[in-house]
Amino acid sequence: MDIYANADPVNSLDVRTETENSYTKRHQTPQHAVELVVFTDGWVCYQSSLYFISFEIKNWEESRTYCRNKGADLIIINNSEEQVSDFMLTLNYDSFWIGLNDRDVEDTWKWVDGSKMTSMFWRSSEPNGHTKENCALAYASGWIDHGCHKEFKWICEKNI
Ligand SMILES: [Ca+2]
Ligand SMILES: [Ca+2]
Repeated sequence: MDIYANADPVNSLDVRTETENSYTKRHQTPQHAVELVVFTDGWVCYQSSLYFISFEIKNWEESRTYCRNKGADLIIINNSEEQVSDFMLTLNYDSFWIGLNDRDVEDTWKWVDGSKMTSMFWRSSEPNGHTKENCALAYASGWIDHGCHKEFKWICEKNI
């Protein structure tokens, strides 16, 4: 299964090495070549984390439940992981729920591990939904706040 089947073929270089349960793929973003190890169960190894990029769509809470059932959680994009932006660039123009919300206190954005948001990749003029939009949706170009009940793809993250 090629989770990057929808990626621009011009930007996705050929499979480099293949093992029984994984293959390594290099993806050329505008800035860097990003190397990903893609496992046949859909998880992707990038630097020190494992990521799962869904094909299905679910609301924010159900997306989080899916990740937790896999021993993971929704992705946290913090300072030490700014490079995840490179990872995000490999996802082209799709959008994904991430583990960030302001459901408890409006405009106080917290990650699913309870930590406060320290680095921000909001798109210009976002967040703008006030109490109607309390969950963060990530595009490669930045985040927007959106209604938590809406259904989108999501990204799980598991530290290894
Ligand atoms: Ca809000
Ligand atoms: Ca918004």
